[in-house]
Amino acid sequence: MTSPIRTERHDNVLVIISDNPPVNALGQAVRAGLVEGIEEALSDDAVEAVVVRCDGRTFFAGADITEFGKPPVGPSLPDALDRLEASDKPVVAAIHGTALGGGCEVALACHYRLAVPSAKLGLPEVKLGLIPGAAGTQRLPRLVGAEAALPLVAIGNPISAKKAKDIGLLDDVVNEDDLAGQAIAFAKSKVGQPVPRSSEGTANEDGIKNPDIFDEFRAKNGRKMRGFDAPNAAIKAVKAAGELSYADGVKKERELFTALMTGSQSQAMRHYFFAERAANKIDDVPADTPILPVNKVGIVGAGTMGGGIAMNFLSAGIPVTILEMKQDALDRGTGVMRKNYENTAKRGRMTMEQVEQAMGILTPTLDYGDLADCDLVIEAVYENMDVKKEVFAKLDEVVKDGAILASNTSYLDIDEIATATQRPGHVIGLHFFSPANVMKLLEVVRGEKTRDDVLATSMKLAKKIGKIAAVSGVCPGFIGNRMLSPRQQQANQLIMEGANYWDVDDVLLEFGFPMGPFQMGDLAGIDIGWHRDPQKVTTVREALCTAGRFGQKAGKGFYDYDESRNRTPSDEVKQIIADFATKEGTEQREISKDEIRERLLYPMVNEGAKILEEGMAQRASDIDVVWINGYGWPLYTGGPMFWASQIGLDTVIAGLEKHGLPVSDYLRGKAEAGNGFN
Ligand code: 3H9
Repeated sequence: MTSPIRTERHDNVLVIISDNPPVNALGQAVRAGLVEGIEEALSDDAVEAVVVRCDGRTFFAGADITEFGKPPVGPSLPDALDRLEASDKPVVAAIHGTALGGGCEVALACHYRLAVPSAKLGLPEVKLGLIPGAAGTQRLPRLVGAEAALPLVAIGNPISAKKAKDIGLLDDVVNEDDLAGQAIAFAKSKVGQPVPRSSEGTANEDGIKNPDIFDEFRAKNGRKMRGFDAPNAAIKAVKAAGELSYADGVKKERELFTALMTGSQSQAMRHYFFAERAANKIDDVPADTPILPVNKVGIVGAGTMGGGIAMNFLSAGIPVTILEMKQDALDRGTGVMRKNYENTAKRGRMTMEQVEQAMGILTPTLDYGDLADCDLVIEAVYENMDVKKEVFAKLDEVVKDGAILASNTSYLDIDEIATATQRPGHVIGLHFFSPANVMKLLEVVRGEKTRDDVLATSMKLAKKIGKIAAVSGVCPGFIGNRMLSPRQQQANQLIMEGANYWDVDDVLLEFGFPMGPFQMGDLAGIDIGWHRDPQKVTTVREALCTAGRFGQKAGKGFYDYDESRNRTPSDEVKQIIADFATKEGTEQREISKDEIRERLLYPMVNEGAKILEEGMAQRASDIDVVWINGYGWPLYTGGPMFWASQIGLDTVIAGLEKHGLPVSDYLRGKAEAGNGFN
């Protein structure tokens, strides 16, 4: 096998080049090639400096994740990088694309770092449930200080080349063109000078002078880090860089790294990494399916959903025409969009100029005719089949041939909606989640007649607007809401049988969800869909509405809220529930948290199994992607199907049977096969 690493001589500079598509991951052959390259440089007196760079779209994007969990084959990355750093001939990293994880650690081991302006650098290992394991947690704080290192290591978001230069991670940002030439010239200019090594740096003083930075960082980012093991380990490792010698710090990093690597969270998060990428692939749609141009988007409905959906396209620079029935609704809708953008600008996440740019490509209209030249029109009117069919019939009449017509429905039958048009092949479901400008998930609903190019275009577009897409077949509620339904049924049933509703919420919180179903009800508003007839009380929700308990906005719903929106269980609600149970003749008993958890989560797994059996999801991992990104299922468990496989499908089945709940044949079959869902 030919090595992915080659070397080139430019006068007295040896350039070590990696060509390992797609992302120059640091697999065994790359590591071995790096070591050989540095040995070649050291053993040749005519070589006085070294440049390390990559071909293709990016500098090393990290260790090769597919090697994790397999027996290690040397040289290890830490060893390879120690050899690189030990060189007394200057070594320059020339960075383009993304220098991530192990790739950033390569750069840290080099003596100098140059990058083009479009490059990004970062240590995203925490997003895989890990910390950097090739001395990144020790070299980085010694180079840039603990305070600047903390967010990079413990939150894991990459930074721009400019920011990297500002904090001292880069020596220089060079022109986008001819990175290699500029790096060679830079390397030549350093010949004969003593080499600076980040492992020998003493820039960690901020952590020593102000030990509070670690607690302050924890306090500030506590919510983001809740439940995750890796961020805490990352903080410990950066702290160790200030407290221990370099050699002991590296030992500490290795200890923390190894514990994470063998733990369940990292396994789950690595599963998710590949799941997200797999979800983008559609098994029976060829990879070379033509992509239709989408240069202009129409949105029908300027309510909360329509406005939020529109913002995704505007932010990506795609002009949007938004349609409403009445001027005041149109003004209100576009006003909310502007306000949302302005709030983002106030928080410093965009400039006012960008706000104006986005709003400048928005065209509000009351006339369907203005949608005629759109390449894609998304309907976001309220959930009623007749209304949706009427909208689609109208769109079919006015919008140009070949344009995609999409519905944002969250549970209605896309195939039936498509019958209202003469172009069912161009009809698709694009189910955004609320708030649509924030939530990452896009369920792409493939109708019976949806064409391959329409589907492929929708997947590509999802990526362009920063969404994570998963394909669902047509069934009530698609993947996400279909699985939510048995959980909600059990939640309602549990409180009738005597479970405390706050225990139901707390069980899900403890599992790692951001909130439970009753908190969610209070947040969304209990009165959504309420008939407003105080004489007609047939459900707990109707009883709460009749008592004026509309949710957080009324200061009371399932819970009582204080001014800071802290919740306390309500005696009134307890009584309402108890009265209902008596009326229904349901006996109330004490219910353990274990029973609550099993009855909430196992039926979801069973429903997921049915979704797979019916072919409504292509693969179990797509279901994980939907639940993690659309409903707050904790990432560190890998999603419902991965989690079920981890705890054992036999355990799930036994739990369902114990509670008298149905078990699908598919789930039984998978349990018998013994490989979980994967
Ligand atoms: C680490 O470095 C640990 C060290 O500290 C310690 C070691 C001792 N390995 O995302 P894309 C594949 S941990 C293997 O669609 P993009 C990916 O699966 C690592 N494969 O492209 C996909 O395959 P396919 C720290 C990888 O342009 C293809 O490449 N680094 C790896 O949207 C294209 O990927 C990270 O966490 C990998 N490291 O985004 C960075 N990376 O085509 C992870 C990608 O078969 N990577 N693949 O589906 C990324 O964030 C993005 O891939 C990147 C490109 C931004 C680079």
